[in-house]
Amino acid sequence: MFWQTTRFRIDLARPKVMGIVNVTPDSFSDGGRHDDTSTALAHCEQLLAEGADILDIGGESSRPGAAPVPLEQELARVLPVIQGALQFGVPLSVDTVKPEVMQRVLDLGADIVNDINALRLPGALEAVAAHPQCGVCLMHMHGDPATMQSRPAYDDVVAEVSDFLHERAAALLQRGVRLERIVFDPGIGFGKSVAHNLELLRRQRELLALGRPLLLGWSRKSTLGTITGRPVGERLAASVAAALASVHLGARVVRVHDVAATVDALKVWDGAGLGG
Ligand code: 7PJ
Repeated sequence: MFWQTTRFRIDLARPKVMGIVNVTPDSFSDGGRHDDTSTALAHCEQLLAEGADILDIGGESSRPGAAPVPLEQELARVLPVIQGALQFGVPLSVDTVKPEVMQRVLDLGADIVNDINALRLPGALEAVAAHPQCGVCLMHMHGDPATMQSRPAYDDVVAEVSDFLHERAAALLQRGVRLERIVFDPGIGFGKSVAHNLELLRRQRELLALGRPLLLGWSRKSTLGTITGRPVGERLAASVAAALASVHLGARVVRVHDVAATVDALKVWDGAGLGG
């Protein structure tokens, strides 16, 4: 299976590691300062040295309860990093929900739009559909980051996630976007309890019936904290185990903070012949 993106047709026969680059301002800045940009670009280079296949660059925290970042601030954070990272010659994904940000990063040449909101803001579907071939990751989220963790409820979490992703993809296809540009993500931690997240892992193979590659983001998430009893800074082993489990159950892209450790784990998994 392939993932068509702006500059690359990514071969997902082997699982790929997407490294997370958060463009977060230092404490004296709103983001967009030269220092913030250099720090983010240095982080990109480090993740590439560790073996990342794709970089996911984000300027808005979407942690539960996080405050939204104004458009101008998100642009100031993200655009200079994209501009600088284009030269690295790897697929660049941009983690954003804002159609204006999508438009601007696609104009610069970004490869993938990664939207935790699955292109639900007005203008987002259109921004992606107007591009000839950028890739897109459609993620399931129940509610929004401000409210999503208050009593999430599903009759059947896997069926609801699957129906939602199918419907969002149909909206894109209707606008002329080819299926080969789309990847699906069940959205671990986004409006889901620990039990929901674990059910999505156990039954992850059912989502393969959607017919497109799955991208999974378990890295350092709170469900791993609940399972292990560990704070966010001590979830490396749990994150690697979750990434490996998700790949074993059919994920083709894993979105991770700890690239080096994940790459090592996938090498062993592959060496064991588990990758086919
Ligand atoms: C995800 C994401 C995820 C995709 C974040 C965090 C929260 N994008 N952006 N999937 N999570 N596609 O990393 O803890 O799971 S931000």
